[in-house]
Amino acid sequence: NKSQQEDFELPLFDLASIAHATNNFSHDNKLGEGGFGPVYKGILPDGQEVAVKRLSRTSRQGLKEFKNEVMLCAELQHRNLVKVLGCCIQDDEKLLIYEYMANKSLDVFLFDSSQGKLLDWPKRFCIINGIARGLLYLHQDSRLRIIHRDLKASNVLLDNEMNPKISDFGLARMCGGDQIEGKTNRVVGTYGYMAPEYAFDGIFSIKSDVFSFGVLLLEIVSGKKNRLFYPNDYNNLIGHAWRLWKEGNPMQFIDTSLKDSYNLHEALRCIHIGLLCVQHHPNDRSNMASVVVSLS
Ligand code: ACK
Repeated sequence: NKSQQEDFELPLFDLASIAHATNNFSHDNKLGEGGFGPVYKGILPDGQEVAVKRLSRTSRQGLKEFKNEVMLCAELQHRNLVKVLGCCIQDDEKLLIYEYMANKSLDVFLFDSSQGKLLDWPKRFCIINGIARGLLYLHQDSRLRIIHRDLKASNVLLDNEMNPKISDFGLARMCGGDQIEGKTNRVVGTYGYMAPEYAFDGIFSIKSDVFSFGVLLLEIVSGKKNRLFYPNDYNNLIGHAWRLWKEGNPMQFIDTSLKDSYNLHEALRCIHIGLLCVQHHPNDRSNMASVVVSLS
């Protein structure tokens, strides 16, 4: 249906060619289940590997969110954001075609014990830096000013050289101009990464993204997942990091599988940055510009 597609600036793919590339969305081609439906691996006629996100008809993400994601994606170009190659809206199908990320998600590398702990310290530091730069790009562009709202380890994908790229902008919001925060009655995102003001009051801003980044950073350094968020829950990862920092033992926070192979100076700097990002009050948190400077 041509007229439905005309509003978009992204390259348009033909449904038949994507069906062919993914073996008719076969089970064998399925990479996994995203927040809005399955993701398939595809191979285009020229041999290029792609990931195809197929919006399920029963998905929480309706046409409106899909268009939101498509329009955002058309604007975004950064080495730490998963590149969108095009889209397809045809015969009730809504598809987004992404570059294929050979090493899948950071989540698997960090927390899946069958993968072993394959990430050495230089890789982790490089991943932290890349995520910070990608998020800064989203936040700082005064025209876009994008709040991701669901930054987490499973939304960071790794290319064949283990460079990190942020994915999944379906929940992102543009807050251009003077609007610095938004409020929603429908909180989307992931507990464990959500800033308190967002989880409890639905208030999101670039500072709620900074909170999620801080959690993610602490996860990368510790190799542990932050489980549920409760205010003042000192058993969670944030409380644990704080306690060790205050006791003067932050080294104990660092992933034991790294043994002594980490750069102590860098690792401690990362923990400190992480703690500044997960402050309870948004105004006390860092912003991504200062995070990027502190990391370099
Ligand atoms: O953790 P994964 O293996 O990596 O499982 C999820 C799944 O699809 C649902 O999101 C994978 N995935 C998503 N986008 C891509 C992509 N561009 N390249 C490779 N895998 C992807 C993700």
